[in-house]
Amino acid sequence: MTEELEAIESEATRAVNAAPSSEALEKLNIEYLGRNGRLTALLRGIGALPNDQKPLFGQALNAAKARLTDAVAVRTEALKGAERATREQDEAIDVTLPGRARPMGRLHPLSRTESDIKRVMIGLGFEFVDGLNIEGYSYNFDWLNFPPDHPAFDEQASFYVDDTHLLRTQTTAIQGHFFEAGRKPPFRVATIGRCYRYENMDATHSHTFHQVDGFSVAEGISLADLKGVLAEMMRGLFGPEVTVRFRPDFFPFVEPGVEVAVRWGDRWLELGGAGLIHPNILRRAGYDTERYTGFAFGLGVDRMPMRRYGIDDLREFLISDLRFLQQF
Ligand code: FA5
Repeated sequence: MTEELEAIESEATRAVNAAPSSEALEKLNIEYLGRNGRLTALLRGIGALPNDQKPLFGQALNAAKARLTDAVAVRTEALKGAERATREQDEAIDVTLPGRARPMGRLHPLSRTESDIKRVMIGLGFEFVDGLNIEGYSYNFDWLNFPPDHPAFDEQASFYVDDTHLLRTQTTAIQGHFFEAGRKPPFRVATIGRCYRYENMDATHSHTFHQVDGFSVAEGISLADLKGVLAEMMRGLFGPEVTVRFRPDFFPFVEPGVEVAVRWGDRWLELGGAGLIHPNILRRAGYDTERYTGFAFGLGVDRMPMRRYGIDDLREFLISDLRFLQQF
């Protein structure tokens, strides 16, 4: 058995010293020194030896195992060093290569518009809150004074999730949530996000679009405050020369209501609606309508970069074609 031990040790040492890679070395380690390895197997044969030879053989075996373990450790270090050197060589910078521009990511034009809107509105004293994309029917419609079976529903054909929930058709749905929380006036609140309507797609309509809603409740608010805030907001977004147009319009949640448009070249671009918050809503919110009034507006976000960057089809925003996006 001693000869066998010597034979295995010298075979193992040669193999370890010649191992071509860390993985090969690990295999050898298991093959010879592992729990079911060949050296360990010799230990099991020790019982068959005469008693006086057992201790000697045991010592020889342990010594052989220790030498082989050392050899494995030495080879491990050598291989690690060599493998690191190869990696570094692969990653080395070739200083003779001509320079190349790094491809830079950039913000989507809608994200830029969104942060511009926030910057301007925060400057006008609005605080931003988050709304829900899957909205309760009661917040999307009931809270907003939609009478049953009113034709105003027709303009907001909806994607229903179940009998009482839908993908919100307007960010105005934030009002009910905010009013339920019972904040005392005065306040200026805003929210911005996606809206969804069951609509045919065309250059200015999409099933998925974005709106920004702002509203304020305080003592003595009038239509003049609304006009002032919106005009200032449009100047902040489109520049000091922008012309803003207000025309009478109907929304169940405002009285009076107006449509808001800005001049775009030789056309008017309808951005959204606005008005003084309907007293029914203020009453439901628990505010004294003799003392408090409020304004509210809701504007389409997607149409703003259309005017600012001269984009003629808002479907481009959803397609995410890099040839389009890289122009901004
Ligand atoms: C509303 O959604 C009201 N919530 C606005 C409002 C708020 C009025 C507060 C009064 C007080 P309207 O359905 O008109 O109104 O939508 C407002 C704007 O959202 C539109 O003018 C348009 O800019 C944008 N918009 C509406 N539908 C789409 C669509 N399918 N694709 C792209 N933009 C849309």
